Amino acid sequence: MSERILMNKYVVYGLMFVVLLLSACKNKFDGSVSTAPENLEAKDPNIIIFYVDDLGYGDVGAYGAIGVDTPAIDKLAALGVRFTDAHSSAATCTPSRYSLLTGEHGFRSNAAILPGDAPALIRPGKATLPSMLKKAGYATAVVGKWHLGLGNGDVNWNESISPGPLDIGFDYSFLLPATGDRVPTVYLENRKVVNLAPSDPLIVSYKEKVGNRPTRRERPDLARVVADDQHSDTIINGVSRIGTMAGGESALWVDEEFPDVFTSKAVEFITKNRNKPFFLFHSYHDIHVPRLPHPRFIGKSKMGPRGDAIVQMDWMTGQIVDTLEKLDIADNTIIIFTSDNGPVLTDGYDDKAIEMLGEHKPWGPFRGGKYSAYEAGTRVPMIVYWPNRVTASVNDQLMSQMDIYASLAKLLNIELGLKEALDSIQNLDALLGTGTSLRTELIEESFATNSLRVENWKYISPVGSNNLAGFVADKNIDGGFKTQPQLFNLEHDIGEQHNLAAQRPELVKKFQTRLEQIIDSGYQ
Ligand code: NG6
Ligand code: CA
Repeated sequence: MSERILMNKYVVYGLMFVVLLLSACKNKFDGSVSTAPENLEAKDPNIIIFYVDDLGYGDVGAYGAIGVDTPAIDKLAALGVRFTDAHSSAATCTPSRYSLLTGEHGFRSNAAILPGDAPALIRPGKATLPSMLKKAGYATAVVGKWHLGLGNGDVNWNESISPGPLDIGFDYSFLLPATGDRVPTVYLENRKVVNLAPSDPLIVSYKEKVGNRPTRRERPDLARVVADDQHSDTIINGVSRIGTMAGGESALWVDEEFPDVFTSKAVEFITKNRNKPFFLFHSYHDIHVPRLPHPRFIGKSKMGPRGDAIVQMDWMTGQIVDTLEKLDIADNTIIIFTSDNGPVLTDGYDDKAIEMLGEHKPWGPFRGGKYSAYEAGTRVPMIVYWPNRVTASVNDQLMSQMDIYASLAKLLNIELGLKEALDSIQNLDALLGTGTSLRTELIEESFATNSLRVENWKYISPVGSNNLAGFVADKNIDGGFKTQPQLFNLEHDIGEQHNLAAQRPELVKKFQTRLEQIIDSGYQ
């Protein structure tokens, strides 16, 4: 009898323990302060951002791709929240990346496409997404494309390079320093160029030719991809680049090895940190130019190198998800999959992307593309996948990549500083697909102007000169840079074909004023 009482007592204690544990987890997810003892807390979720380069709204299966299969990404979309009105902050790379990492519009720091030897744009001391997460106990890493500048200008690539990612919140970095089409064509691990021999120093110049390596201008016969004049400087791995480069022979990357090199670095970081919360910014080179997929992916789409690069990128995504599953940490990992700007077909090299496009629509139903002020410039795929936490859904609400910062802060119960992530709106419920989006307006930055979305209205601010049409790489794409204001109602005109500016001058005035207000003082 007394034994039964004792057993019952233990059952009751056991139940109390479970209840306590559950309430600790619930408090954590509610974002409210947990009063449970430390050891009863669930581990904070890992966070992975897959940031694809130049992937258009319509470029993956879940968003209507025709010429290419993307099973790994489609799985995330089928089980996660798939956004249909999510935006990068800009229609080009550097400002979008700046915004993702700082929660601030690129124009606040004059962010523009950077040359390969540009100084670090995000300066030490600036609050960033990785620095916020690091303070919260996360291990943080960036693997892949950087394109946010390094050092203080006039970088000596043969020495320890700083400032860089390690000075703004990342514990580990393994980088393609700028873009695949820009020198230097070497990897940078933390502060050092990988495999550099001191006897063969690396020199980079964007002003004059350095070294003896031929340029495509001098020896077109040595280049295996046809390039425009801008991309006809030093030939490396048979491909001419922007900028010239001498030395560093033992450190040169082989473009075709990117998927394996970057995947192995990402897997290594995840495996090493599987018992801690970690943040991985997995920033892909694909599907930016030059598109040189590994031979095993060649011919795997119907669209030539551009489609094959999408297949390769899908494979990379699947490798990481498989790793999480093998390590049994997938359920406690939030994955955000998205792109830095809209699609482009010909961006300096001729790899038959136009000729082999078929019925595939990289832009989805939208007008424009990379660089452009029309929707396809910034409206990109965005998927949030978190097994057991996020319910599969399609979400048509307005969402910005800038909002990831404040939303994750809310999830982790971190209070942001007064000026931290100025343009980031706490939008956690919408991000997880459980509530109404608090983002009702958004500036879309393009190459030559700014646009303002206010719910379904889209206003494009006029540009000063008529000569800007050529600033969109694809000849068939209209950048939308007009000397007259443009106003569209996306509810009835998703393709931005009917300019209502003349009919609704009061709205034009109101939106132009609001645009200037946000630029001056943020979304308040
Ligand atoms: C442009 C390049 C383009 C691409 C882009 C950066 C020319 C004419 N065009 O200046 O090829 O490299 O910069 O792309 O040089 S992004 O996705 O990183 O913004
Ligand atoms: Ca890009």
